Amino acid sequence: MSDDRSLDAYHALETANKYKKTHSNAGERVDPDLLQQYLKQVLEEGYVVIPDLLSQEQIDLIRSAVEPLLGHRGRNFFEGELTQRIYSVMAKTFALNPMVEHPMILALLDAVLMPSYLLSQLQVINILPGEQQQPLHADDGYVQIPRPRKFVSAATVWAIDDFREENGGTTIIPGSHHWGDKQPGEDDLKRQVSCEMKAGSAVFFLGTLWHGGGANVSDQPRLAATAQYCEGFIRPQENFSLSVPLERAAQCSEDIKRMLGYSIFGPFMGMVDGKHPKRILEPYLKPNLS
Ligand SMILES: O=C(O)CCC(=O)C(=O)O
Repeated sequence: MSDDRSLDAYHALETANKYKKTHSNAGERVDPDLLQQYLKQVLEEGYVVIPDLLSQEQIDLIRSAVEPLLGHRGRNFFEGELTQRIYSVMAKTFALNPMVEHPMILALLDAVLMPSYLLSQLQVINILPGEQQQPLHADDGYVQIPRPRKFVSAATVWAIDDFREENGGTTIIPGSHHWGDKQPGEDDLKRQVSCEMKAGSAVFFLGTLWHGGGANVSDQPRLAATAQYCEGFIRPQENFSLSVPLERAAQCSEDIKRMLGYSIFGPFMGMVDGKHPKRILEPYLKPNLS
């Protein structure tokens, strides 16, 4: 046993006896030169378009699994009133798992985030004809620490249909991950790039990069999926969502419910299946008899 009692030594400690930390071995499964090339572009420009990550068979499987799940349209201009979204995807189908854990994506995440990063969001996004451009935003814009700062998340948008400028391919502003607290101005908007790519390709970008779904001026929907990942420290220390059963959480006061995670920060951080998490307590709430 080491006699190093420093905090650094504590942070590096394997504190769990049974379940040791696991690491992705993705780096061993990808072409190292290609990985370095992608990584260089990500760090310099904030994004990289990676072609041909999925086979046609995988694309077909994803499409046939998600299309039947597409339903209502977005409820506001950010979700997109002509955009269909599927949240909580893994509760409904595992079809997107090969994207979420694609070796090239994990290898990039291993390089840009700290170990034990988390899946922060997984959505299917189907932009219908006539949809306007989504407001540009940075995915970790909810982090209330002034920019410029290091990103605390990274994201992918996967083309299930070919992405073209006309059908709403993801739009990004190269280099905007370095910006301070500014909003995109007219000159910045002129520098927007549409990520045109074939089905089965993905754009990988840092959480501080300004981007958004494009306007769909074509006559066909644009089917896509996004997987977003965040640093493992973006969460409470105790995982109350797993340890406190729903029926017990339902008995707690409003203040406690909010602090256990039955609350939303900003427009949607902490949502469950695209909705307020208190909805899942509803079956457990005792009727108020007074
Ligand atoms: O659909 C896209 O291309 C990007 C969507 C996006 O950035 C979002 O919904 O946060």
